[in-house]
Amino acid sequence: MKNKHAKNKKLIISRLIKTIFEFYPLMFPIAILCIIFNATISSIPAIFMQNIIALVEQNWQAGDWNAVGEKTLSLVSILVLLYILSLTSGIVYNQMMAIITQGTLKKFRIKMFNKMQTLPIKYVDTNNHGDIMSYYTNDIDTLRQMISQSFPQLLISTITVITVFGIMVYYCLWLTLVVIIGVIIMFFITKKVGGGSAKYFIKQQKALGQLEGFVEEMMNGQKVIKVFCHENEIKADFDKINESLYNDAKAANRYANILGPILNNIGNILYVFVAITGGILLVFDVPNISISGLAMGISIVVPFLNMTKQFVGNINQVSHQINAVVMGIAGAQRIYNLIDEEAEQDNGYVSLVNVCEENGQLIECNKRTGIWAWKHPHSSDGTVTYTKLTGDVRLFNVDFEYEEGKTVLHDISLYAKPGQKVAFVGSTGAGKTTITNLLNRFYDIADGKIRYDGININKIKKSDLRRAIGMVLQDTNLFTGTVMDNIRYGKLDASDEECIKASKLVGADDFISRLPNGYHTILTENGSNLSQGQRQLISIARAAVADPPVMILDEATSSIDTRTEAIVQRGMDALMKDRTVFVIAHRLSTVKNSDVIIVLEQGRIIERGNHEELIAKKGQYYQLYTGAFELE
Ligand code: DCP
Ligand code: MG
Repeated sequence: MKNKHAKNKKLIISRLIKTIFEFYPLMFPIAILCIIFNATISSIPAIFMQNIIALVEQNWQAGDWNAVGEKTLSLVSILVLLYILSLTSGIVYNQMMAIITQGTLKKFRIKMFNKMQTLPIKYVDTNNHGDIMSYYTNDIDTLRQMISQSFPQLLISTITVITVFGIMVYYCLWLTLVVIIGVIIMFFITKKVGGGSAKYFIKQQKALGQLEGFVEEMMNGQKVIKVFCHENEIKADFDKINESLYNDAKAANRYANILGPILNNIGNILYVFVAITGGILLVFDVPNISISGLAMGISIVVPFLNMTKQFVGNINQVSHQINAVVMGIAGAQRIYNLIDEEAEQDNGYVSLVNVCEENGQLIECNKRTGIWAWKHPHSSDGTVTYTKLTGDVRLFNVDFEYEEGKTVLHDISLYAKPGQKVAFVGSTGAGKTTITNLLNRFYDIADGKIRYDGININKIKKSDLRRAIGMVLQDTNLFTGTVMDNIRYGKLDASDEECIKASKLVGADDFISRLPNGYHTILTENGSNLSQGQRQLISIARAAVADPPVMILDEATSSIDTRTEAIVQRGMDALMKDRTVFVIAHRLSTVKNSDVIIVLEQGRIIERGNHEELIAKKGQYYQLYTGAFELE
């Protein structure tokens, strides 16, 4: 499904230009006009030179130097005036291009980041994080080069080449022919050498992304690396990636560096050839063929030599930009791939609203009442029904697959009435986390139905569904900011008092108050300055402040010390009180306290019942937990 239109290079360039036009509908065209003006003016001095030399030539015998002086002065004045205008336009377009380039990059970054927030969890699960990060660094940088340097330069060169070519043909076809032959040779060499380097430049870009991803992974895994004494292996892996980056970068730059000197020298040789041909034409009095009808003379050969330099110089410039353009296209393609990525669909029309009760009827209220209801508009008869939010969750014959053809869950049916606790147990990979991912629609089910308060969750707006289901994940995730900020993450408009109350409820207040700055202690890098139990307590408080009727708890498997575990357990218990809870339980106490225990095996429910029933059954559950019993 990755966009077909990103395949074609020309299409990407035209799309990029279109995007810039959309971003800067006024400034971009003005900048382009300034560039065109600037380039045209810098390519016409040959005309003035021809005129002045011709003047001198004509008056050589007559010796009327006053007339020559006057005319020359007026020509030079015009030229100076044009140069001043060109200077002005040069300054204007350079300033504008700086704004356009940086502004475009900023807008691309915004687009990418906004898109990332709309992507389904699946995208994050299936893409390399280092790679995604390099969209914001490497790829954006290649775009910067292309927009700020290559685009203007290519435009300038094209215009100069066209204008100079026009003037050449106007003055002398013979000499033009010599230049054309030289340029054709240059073109083939550029294509051969430049084409080779382009391949390596793209490889270099890829290797750079790999290196970035590797370093990121190794930073995150430092402890594991040290625990297993893998430092040497890691170094070897790094050397390998670094080596291939070196090789690709080397190849790319060697090719690119060869090109400049070769083209320069061909340009010099061409210069000599034009001079020789001009000389021959003059000496042998060969009749001139030209649009202007001017006779052959010094006044044509001299400006022609200058034009040859200009012509070759600009073609040289184009070849310099080829690599930047190739890399820019690759970067733009990756950026567009992300921007074009399909956003998470949300066709939900049932929303969560505040209600008040009047005469036993639910009425929508704009103020915060603390009573919530599902607002369900019925398109068939135009009526709206309100269903009180209670936290009743039912699954009917649910099938699910992460990848097509690989069913992970088979025919799952279960229910949790408001306030009930459902515990999932089962061996690793049985599908416990997967079920919870379906409840808040991180993933959509393949078959079956899930109802929340009797409403099919497919009809509920995702943001509202997720607001109605709290989640404490297996791995805690804290953001840079204060403890208070992190707790408030659960409900952005919560007051400090609410946050503290929630912390007290789950027993996190104790340790937070003992932190150097209490609730205003700054957490960095996923709370690395806290213990694991403390991090869990904060994430439990975060869920508590959101106060949803349904809660999903993925108990941390990693063991923490028994004292902290007891505190965390109490926090969890407090959080579970008066809520419908789905808990993936690893602790016997949690399991025992549940109303129903669901035993999963390879994506199927194999047993269900409460603790006593399942023990009496002496089935899978009994086997799973006998070890734990012995410990008790
Ligand atoms: N799976 C997958 N793609 C994912 C996540 C999981 O293909 N993005 C597969 C791996 C397992 C199966 O789905 O075979 C069930 O995975 P769960 O994460 O649901 O397993 P549990 O939560 O039961 O295991 P654990 O106790 O280890 O957390
Ligand atoms: Mg799991």
